Parts: sequence; structure tokens; C-alpha cells
Amino acid sequence: MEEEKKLTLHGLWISPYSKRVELALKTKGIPFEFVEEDLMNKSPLLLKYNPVHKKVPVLVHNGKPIVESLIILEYIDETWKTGPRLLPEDPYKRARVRFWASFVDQQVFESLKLAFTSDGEVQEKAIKELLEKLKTFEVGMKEFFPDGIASIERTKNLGLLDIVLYSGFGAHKVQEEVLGTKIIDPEKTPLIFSWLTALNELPLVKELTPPHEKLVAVLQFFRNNALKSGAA
Ligand SMILES: N[C@@H](CCC(=O)N[C@@H](CS)C(=O)NCC(=O)O)C(=O)O
Repeated sequence: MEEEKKLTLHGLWISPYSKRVELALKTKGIPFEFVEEDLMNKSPLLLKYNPVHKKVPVLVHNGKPIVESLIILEYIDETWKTGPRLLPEDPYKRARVRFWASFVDQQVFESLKLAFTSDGEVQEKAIKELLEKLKTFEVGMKEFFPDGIASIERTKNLGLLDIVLYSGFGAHKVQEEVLGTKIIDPEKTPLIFSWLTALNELPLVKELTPPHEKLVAVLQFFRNNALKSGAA
């Protein structure tokens, strides 16, 4: 019975998607066990729990698996109503948050991934598109930040959009070092820059962010492998 009440997250320390779930659970103060997966040698449990995508993260609650990070975040918010809410109560505001979370998850991440797995003209185009999409997101976010600037006060109760933005760009300095170009520019996207700066100051975020040099090494390794295998 005790075993059934366990909450387990199958994840990977470097995965931005897995980080989303860790952040959400810790923000709400929900205890869980973390199982580090090896994606080169997927565990039978991971394949059993996520037979369709075979990806992390998977959250297992009372023996039942939940997959896909955005769906997991909503499940957490609906199941543990205590602590800060990840989504607003108002249905219209919830819809707006979901819209922008999906925009970042699909559109912005797509260009970011392409920028890391390509070079030459393909990479140049991907970076250009990434910056355009970030600008679109910046303009859209004025709906949530009417002053056009974010502060620690505003971001300390992490919501869904904070988590999604952090998971993609919390380590933007690492990404900029590996790509050799600025992504989060305080001149071009001042709101996103101030937002990420505020998020990176939060003690919980600092605790969950791996050291800069370690991230640079892994990202560089990932990029080199992708280029070698002609991923783009
Ligand atoms: N849409 C998924 C993406 C998850 C994902 O891409 N996970 C990666 C790690 S960052 C993975 O498990 N990859 C294994 C594979 O592709 O075989 C989510 O939001 O959870």
C-alpha cells in the first residue's frame, strides 16, 4: 500500500522537460523519488510507462504513469491544490497561459533545437527564426507583465510559463557560449532578459541548475554528435 502511494519521477539531469517537472514538484513542496534514466539504454520501466514516445519525463503516481511534461504539470496542479498554483483560476487566463506555453514548447524550441543541430546557412536561418519567435513571445508577454519588466517578487511563485521559459532558456548563457551568438539580448527582448535574470536568482532555481561548465561540455558534446550524424 505504501509502495502504491509513492510518487516517482523518471527523468534525466540534463533534460529541460524533466527539469520542468522537478521544478513544479519542488515549488509545491511535494516529496518524490527521482530515478535517473539512461537514454542510451532505456530501462524496462521507462519503456513500460511510456511505450508511445519512450521519453522522459514520466511521473508515476500511485502506480499510474503520466507522460509529456506539459500534461504532467497540469496533472500536478490539479492533483495538489495546495501551495502556489501553476495555472490561473480564471478559465480565459488559463487558456492564454496554455496558448503561450504551447507556442514556446513547439515553435520556439523547434528553432532552438535546429540551431544546435545544424551549421552554415541552416543554422543561420534557425537562429534568425528563433530570435523572431522570441520577439513574438516578448510582445505577447506584455499581457502578463504590463510594465514590460519582470522582478523576483513577481516570479517567486513559479507558474507554468515561468517553468517553461526557464526550462528552455534558464541556461541561455551556456547556449550562447556554445552557439557563439547572443540569444537573449537585453536590447531586443528586455522583458524576457529581465524575466530570466529574476528566475535565475531564485534559490530553488539555483539549486536545480547544474554548473555552467558542466552544461557547456554536455551541450557541446550533444552538438558535435548531432553534426557528425547529420541530424539537420
Ligand atoms: N514532448 C516531450 C519531450 C520529452 C523529450 O524530448 N525527452 C527527451 C530528453 S530531453 C528524451 O527522453 N529523449 C529520448 C529519445 O528521444 O529517445 C515532453 O514534453 O515531455
